[in-house]
Amino acid sequence: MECVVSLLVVAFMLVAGLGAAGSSRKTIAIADRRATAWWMADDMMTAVLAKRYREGSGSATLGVDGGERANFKADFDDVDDFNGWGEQIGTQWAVAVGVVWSNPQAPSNHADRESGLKRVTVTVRWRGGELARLVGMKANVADGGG
Ligand SMILES: [Ca+2]
Repeated sequence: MECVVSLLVVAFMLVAGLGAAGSSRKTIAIADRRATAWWMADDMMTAVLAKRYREGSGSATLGVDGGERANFKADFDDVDDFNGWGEQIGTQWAVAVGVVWSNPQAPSNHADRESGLKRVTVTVRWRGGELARLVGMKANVADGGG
């Protein structure tokens, strides 16, 4: 009888151990996805902020400018060309970018018109669920083209 009880205890411990290992793998997978999402957001933000503040001609609108294709990122030459940009990566990942003018005195607030400060928001989703949102600012300072 004691033998049967100890076998049951061992079996229970094995099942509990397997459950913990499965749960641990799931936790690691979630952490991996979050890390990937942050990496993707950072990569996109770096690409956006590397562009000059605005179009060389001084366009007063947000979005692509004349001669640039909205669905062709290689055409983008200033920060707000990315406004509305979205891309699907594989079947599960999606990256979206929004660009607005910000109030320089309160950067988390929108400005209705050119303010000298643009706020860039990059959102990364996995299977539709948001995993990362990164916000960056680009100011209209001498950056060789802005
Ligand atoms: Ca442009």
